[in-house]
Amino acid sequence: MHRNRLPPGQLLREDFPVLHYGDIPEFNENTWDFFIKGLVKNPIELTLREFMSLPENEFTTDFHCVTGWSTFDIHWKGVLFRAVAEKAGPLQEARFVSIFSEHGYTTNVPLKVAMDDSVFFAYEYNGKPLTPEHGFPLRLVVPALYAYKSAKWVRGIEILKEDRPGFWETRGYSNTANPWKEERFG
Ligand SMILES: Nc1nc2c(c(=O)[nH]1)N[C@H]1C(S)=C(S)[C@@H](COP(=O)(O)O)O[C@H]1N2
Ligand SMILES: [Mo]
Repeated sequence: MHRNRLPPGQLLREDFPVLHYGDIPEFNENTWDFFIKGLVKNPIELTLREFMSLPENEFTTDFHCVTGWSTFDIHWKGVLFRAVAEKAGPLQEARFVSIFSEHGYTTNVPLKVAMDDSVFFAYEYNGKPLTPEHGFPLRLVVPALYAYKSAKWVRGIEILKEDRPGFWETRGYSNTANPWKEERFG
């Protein structure tokens, strides 16, 4: 654990700000699916109901936005990334994950980072379903990295051998995004 919970250059906010690029997408349960493709034994698509029947966990995390605000102790319910990925079975040569959201937003993390105990897909926050602006029906949360890795309105993942920088990672932001090292720009 870090002795100081606030990473360098961050300001603590008591609220939970909303930040994203573009409009909040509409959700249609009949067309919504979640895919796992790429370097896996068994590519799959899950309905929201199937996704929500995966083992549920609770998480309490801090959030650090690269623009300089942090929030502490967000309480979530969701499914470990690892539990989702293991349904498809990443192949031996898999090293990276590309995450796909509505409206073309993407981000990326090393597979090793994604498989950590701290990384999960959330569908509930502070006891209620995610609100549309925070990512309903499903978002990724990667607490250890700047929050642009925590893709809202997520629709699937692709397991890769080579890294594939995402939306902000190709627009000047850091690919590694470690807030403790202030990796803001890449
Ligand atoms: N799909 C999508 N996810 C996104 C973003 C975005 O623009 N689109 N912005 C990211 C950024 S920069 C931040 S700080 C967090 C903010 O999450 P919040 O609005 O729930 O606080 O969402 C991340 N996830
Ligand atoms: Mo952000």
